[in-house]
Amino acid sequence: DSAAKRETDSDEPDDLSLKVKRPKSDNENGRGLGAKDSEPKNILSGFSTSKVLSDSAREKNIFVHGKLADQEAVIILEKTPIREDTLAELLSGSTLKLELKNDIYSTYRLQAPSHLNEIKTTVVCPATEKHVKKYQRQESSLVEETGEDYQSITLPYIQKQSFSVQWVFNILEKKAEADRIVYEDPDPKVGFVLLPDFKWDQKQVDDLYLIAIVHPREIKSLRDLTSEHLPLLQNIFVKGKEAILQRYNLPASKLRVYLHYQPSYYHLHVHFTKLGYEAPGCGVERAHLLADVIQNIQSDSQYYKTRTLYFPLRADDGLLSKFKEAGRL
Ligand code: GTA
Repeated sequence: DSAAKRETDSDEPDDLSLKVKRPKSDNENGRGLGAKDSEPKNILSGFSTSKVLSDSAREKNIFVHGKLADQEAVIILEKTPIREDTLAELLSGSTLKLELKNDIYSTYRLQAPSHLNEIKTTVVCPATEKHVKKYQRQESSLVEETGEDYQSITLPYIQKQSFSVQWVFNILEKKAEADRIVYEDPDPKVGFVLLPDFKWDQKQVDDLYLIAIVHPREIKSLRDLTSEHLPLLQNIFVKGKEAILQRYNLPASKLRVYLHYQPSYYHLHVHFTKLGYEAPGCGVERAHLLADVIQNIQSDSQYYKTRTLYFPLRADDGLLSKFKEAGRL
């Protein structure tokens, strides 16, 4: 059957709108849960919950803090979208329990076959306190950061306090996720790796989400970009869009291509999401369109070094405290 075929097809899919590649999860980073994560064992059976950090009935997800084999962990569970290509199987292969019937209206509980009822699960282990805070639901405040604020407040803070980018180096060095790479330009100055973001399960293009991670290692964020980086940015923009058109049959006009400021991980990367999909962090207070970034730098090489930039910070973010201490909030 076609669903089973897609599960076993590893390379070029026949239907580009429904590319499915089973992850081989060759996790060689030597941290966390070890190298055999793709084996069908339930590592989560030993998870003990300390706290639900946030949940959303609308987004159908839950973020939970707890312990996994004596290590701090965060797990994210998320119900996946219902796919058109498995709809016929879902309708014919399920059982239905009637809840109510009234005139022409009736509601049911449908029990789907287990392979059509999966929950996308993300595990962060060992998780730092910063991870726990990141996923905790809380109020945000908009911060106004001048170029000087960046130098005196933000830069010293991120040099000490930011998340490890080991996972990024693992990707660039092919130590992890090598089988997931969609496109690579290996040039050390203008090159990058394009691959699916781990928030995307690649089962449908509706919520397409890829990231382009640059090969140069010294660019932390938008703030570091000058005209020197235009060839890199233009290369990502042109080749990233081309690769997505080839692989997923999605034209540039259907893409939202942007950078986050502030990012969580200070190694320059660009987000490619499908227009119309409300990816977390795609709002105007955090996302900067790559097309705008390129134009702004073309008109002023120092644009992102000197402009005041605005971004939201969570209530218990250490950087917010630094802005308060400096009397900037
Ligand atoms: N392929 O190992 C990885 C990996 N990691 C560790 C992060 N990313 C990875 N991709 C691969 N492999 O889009 C991705 C992230 C993110 C990008 C980094 O790299 O998914 P950023 O530096 O701008 O950081 O981008 P950002 O956007 O803050 O990070 P993130 O994790 O996306 O968090 C934003 C919000 O999204 C969270 O606060 C949370 O509300 C939500 N979110 C995060 N993860 C999930 C999830 N798994 N499911 C649902 N919602 C999530």
